[in-house]
This record gives sequence, C-alpha cells and structure tokens, in this order.
Amino acid sequence: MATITNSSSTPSVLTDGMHIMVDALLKNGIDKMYGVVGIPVTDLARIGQGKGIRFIGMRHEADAGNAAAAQGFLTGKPGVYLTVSAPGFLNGLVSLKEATENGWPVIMISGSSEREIVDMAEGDYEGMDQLNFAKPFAKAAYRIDKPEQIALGVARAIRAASSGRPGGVYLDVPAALLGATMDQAAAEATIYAVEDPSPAMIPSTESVTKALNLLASAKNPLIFLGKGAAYAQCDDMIRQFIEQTGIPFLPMSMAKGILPDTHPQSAGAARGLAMRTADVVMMIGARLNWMLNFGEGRHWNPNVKFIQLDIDPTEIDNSRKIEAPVVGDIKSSMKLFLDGLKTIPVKASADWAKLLDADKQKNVAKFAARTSSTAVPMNHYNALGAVKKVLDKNPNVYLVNEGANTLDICRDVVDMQLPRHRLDCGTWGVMGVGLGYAIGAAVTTGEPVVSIHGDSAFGFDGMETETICRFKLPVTIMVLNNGGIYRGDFPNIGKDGDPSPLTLDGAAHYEKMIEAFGGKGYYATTPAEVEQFLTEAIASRKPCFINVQLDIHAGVESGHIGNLNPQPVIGPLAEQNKKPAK
Ligand code: ADP
Ligand code: TPW
Ligand code: MG
Repeated sequence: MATITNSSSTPSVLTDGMHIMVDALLKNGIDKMYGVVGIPVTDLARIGQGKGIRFIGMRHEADAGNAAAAQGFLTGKPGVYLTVSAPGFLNGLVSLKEATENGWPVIMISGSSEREIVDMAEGDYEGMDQLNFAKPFAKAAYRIDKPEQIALGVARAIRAASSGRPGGVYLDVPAALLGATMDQAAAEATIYAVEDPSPAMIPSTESVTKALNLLASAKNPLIFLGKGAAYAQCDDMIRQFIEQTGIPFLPMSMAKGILPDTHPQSAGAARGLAMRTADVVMMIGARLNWMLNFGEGRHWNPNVKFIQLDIDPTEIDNSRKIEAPVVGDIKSSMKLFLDGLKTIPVKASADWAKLLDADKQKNVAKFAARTSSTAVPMNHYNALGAVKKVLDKNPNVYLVNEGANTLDICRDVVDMQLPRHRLDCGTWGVMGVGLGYAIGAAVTTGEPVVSIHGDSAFGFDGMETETICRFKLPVTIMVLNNGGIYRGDFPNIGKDGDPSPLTLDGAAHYEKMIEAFGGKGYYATTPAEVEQFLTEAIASRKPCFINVQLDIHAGVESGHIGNLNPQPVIGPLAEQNKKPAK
C-alpha cells in the first residue's frame, strides 16, 4: 500500500487497478476464477487468490472458458475466466463464442497491451486490438480504461452475461489500468453489488391463454424441454405442469433429468413416433435449430403447430411459423401456465399415451439386447450399458460427454435422474469441451464427475488431466477408444501409406497419462471391468482414468448425424458409398 501526500498535505492511501478489480468481483459473489496467467494478469490472479477467490490454474484458455461456462450453466450466475493478451485472448475466444451459442453466462477477462501502441500499430508485445476482435464472438464486449470505472465495468459484464438470453461477455483490462493507482477510500466508494442482474421477464397473460387453448385443442400434444428449461431452475413447476396435463415429454440432451428419464410420461424411447405424430408441440427453452431439423421435414408431422416459450423474442419464427409464442423467462411463464390450467384445463388422451407406450416397449427391448451384451472387444453399446448400471446407482454424479458415437449412444443409453447433471458438446457439437466442463462441474458442486470422451474428443483437452490431479478433483475420466474419429478402420485411399485422416491409435494406453500426475489408471476390456472400475473410481472421489478398449470397427461415420456430410459423386468414396452398409 503506497501513501502519497496530497496538496492539503494529509497522507492519502493508494490502491491499484488489480485490487479494485478483485474487490468488485468479490462484492458480486464471484469467488472462483479459471485461467492461465502471464503478463499482464499474473498479479491480478495472485491478489485474487490472496483475497479469497479460488483460482483454478489451467493448461489452456479454451478449457478455462469451458470450466467457467459450465459453472454458469449450473448456477445461473456468470463464471469468470482470465487470459493474457493476444494469444491467450485468442485461445479463449472459442469458448466465449461457444458459451454464447449455448446461452450460458460467462465473463472472459483479458489483459491487453497499451492502447496508444496498439492503435498506432507500433508492434507491442502481444499487441492486438482485442476489444474489436472480441465483439463478433461475444454477447457484449467492454474495455475499462480508468480505475474509477472498474466496478461499473464488472457490473456491466455481469448484467450483460446473465440477463435475457445469457451469453459470453468480454472484459478488456489494459495493463495500464491494472497498474493505475487511485485513492483507496475513493475506490472503495465505487464498489457495488449489481441489483437484480437477471430480472424476471413476465410474458403477457394473453400469450399464455392462447397457448393453453391451442394445447387444449390438441389430439396428440407433446412437450420438448431444452437446456433453457434446465437453466431456468424451476424444475418443480415444469414437472407439475407435465404431470397435471399428462402430456408426454421429450428432453433435449442437457434437459435430461428435469424429470427423470424413467418417468412414465417420457417419450424418449418413442422419439421418432412422437415427433411424427404430435399435432401441437410446446417448446420450453429449446430452439428449432439443426438439432430439431428446424421444425420441418420428414421427422415432423406436416400439420404440427408450435407453442414456444423463450426469453429471446427474436428466437420466435427462427426457422418456421410459431402459432403461439410466449416471450418471457421460463420460471415466470410456467407460473402463469400453472395458474391458467385452473380455467383452461388440458388433459392428454389415454390413446396417445398408449400409442407411445407400445412403441417404447418395442424399442426398449431392442436396445436392452445391445446394451447388455457381453461381447468383446466391446462396442459403444455394451461399454455404455455397463456405465448406465453404475450411474443408475449414483444419481448425484455429474456426467460430461463428448465425441460422435460416444456422445450419441451415451445420451441414449445413460439415463439422468436429476436436473442439470449432464453437460455435453452443446449447440455447436464441439470437441474439446469435456475436461473443462468436468473441472467446472467438480469445482462448482464438489460432487463426483464422470467425463466420457471419444478417443478423438479427449485429444483436444487431454492435458487438463494434470489440472484434475493438481486440484485433487473427484473426476473420473473415461475414454472410449475405438482408434479414431468415428472408428479406427477407415482405409487411406491414397498411396502414401500414412494413416487415414480419421485414424488414431486404437491400442494407446491413455490411462497411463494420469499415472504421470499421481492419479489412478484402469484399463477395461470387458463390460464387467467397466462396471467394477467405474464403481471403484466414483467411490474413491479421487482423480481416476478408465481407458475402455473398444473394437476399432465400432462406430458409424459422424455418429447420428452422418446425413450432414456432403457426398462425393465420383471417385473411390462414391463407389464405397454405393455399397450397402455392413
Ligand atoms: P437445446 O439445445 O436444449 O434444444 P437451446 O440452447 O437450443 O436448447 O435453446 C435454449 C433456449 O432457451 C434459447 O433459445 C434461450 O433463449 C432460452 N432460454 C434460456 N434461458 C431461459 C430462461 N430463463 N427463460 C426462457 N428462455 C430461456
Ligand atoms: C473443435 C469434428 C466431430 S466428432 C469428432 C470430430 C473430430 C470426433 C469423433 O471421434 P471420437 O468419438 O471422439 O473418437 P467416436 O466414439 O465417434 O469415435 N473439431 C472441433 N469440433 C468438432 N466437432 C470437430 C473437430 C468432429
Ligand atoms: Mg473414436
């Protein structure tokens, strides 16, 4: 703490930008930060740690951003991550954009270099016009230039990240700001906690009445739950509405667990039939984007009508006509829907439930044969069947999941029982989110995490294995190794003898990586071993790694979305595609 003598010769105590920033974050309840340090933010992290912000030092900024984003999704309050200038900043941008696409609140704080040198393009150390580069990747972006404005900058970032549709906010903190001084008492007077950062947005009663009337007129009504519904944290109201109306529901992947997947009204095992047959569909916090074929085409009843509950008015009519938009936050909306049922009763018919139940039973039987098979080498189905058995007994476990087949099959096989317990590749289908999400979930909740990756997906952020060990987090990393992107047996169609673009090492002992950092590694070759090792690993609450050996022939190209690949019409790949699949 420096003192100076001012003109009236009373000594004044000074503080600096870094201390003010830490105080502003703490005042707003931000007591965790993920990141990678260096010039000019090292002391910001150290001062934060000294004052009680838990700092999770990570190995890559994208992973730090994903950890912070997971925290945002799980808590409804922005997670914060810290990066250095230009290269660190650029590494962190991917997860800032991902969080924005997912609608999760996150704040990326980046150090930056001197404005006057950057603006004149003089070639500063890690100099870059970061604020302008960040703008298209963020929901909002701000630079703080004066220490007097730090508290305001933090407040703007928190409000922008968490209000309306949440998203990623960029906060630029130049080195000069971090080192700038200010009278400490005056600085303290600037600090404040943001009042009501994500205010309720109440929909009009007319829109709710219209939606309920449409629902009441339906023969085959259906409810889709999306991750916006999970984010809204009003699980009891959603459950009450679904149970009172008897309407079957389908959860998107991160909405699994709002109601348990084993709930009798879940249409999960009759998804295709439910979508093709429903005449009125109520979307609760789910977008009609690529994941739902934009609400049109052969997957949907051609005469389907939509009700859509969303906080963002521009989401309505995103890809097709919405008959009954309800714009507001889901908690306020569900309250009005429950009230409305008193005057506009809605009851789904027993015939509709019967139709779906028959289809469910047929599909469940088909599925059970695959997931309970003891065949070795294993494939995704029986390996994940073993995982399901263990997680059914451990509903408190947070499940992180990425890959192609590893993602799609795990989503279908492993049931969720609790809300907000599943985190995966999300709206963009990004690889490399897994260990960041696992770290964020473990740090935020203190509960055990099982992080299931395809062998390719794991490669993007595998070094965070060390972070998990350094912080002794209760995370079990599981890699399903089928030797490649989608699987390991694709030939090289050229003559150079190199592996195919899709091929990775199907015999790699990934579990040995964690042993280098003091964690426990397991190598599983049978479903019984998967079950035993996973049970042990979760119970240990220590960093563990299970390498699950799959058949290199297990998996289909691009998992369940192979139809999105453009198809060559000439050459060897075209010939191959003409052959019937094995
Ligand atoms: P999914 O991938 O599960 O289908 P999406 O991310 O596509 O879900 O859609 C989530 C939607 O939920 C977004 O359009 C977002 O604007 C909306 N949303 C997020 N939070 C809330 C909330 N609290 N209230 C209402 N809508 C919300
Ligand atoms: C950042 C493209 C989609 S899925 C995938 C890649 C590389 C890996 C699939 O193989 P994996 O799973 O993980 O072994 P499995 O079970 O099917 O074998 N870069 C980014 N994101 C994406 N989506 C890709 C590349 C991709
Ligand atoms: Mg693979």
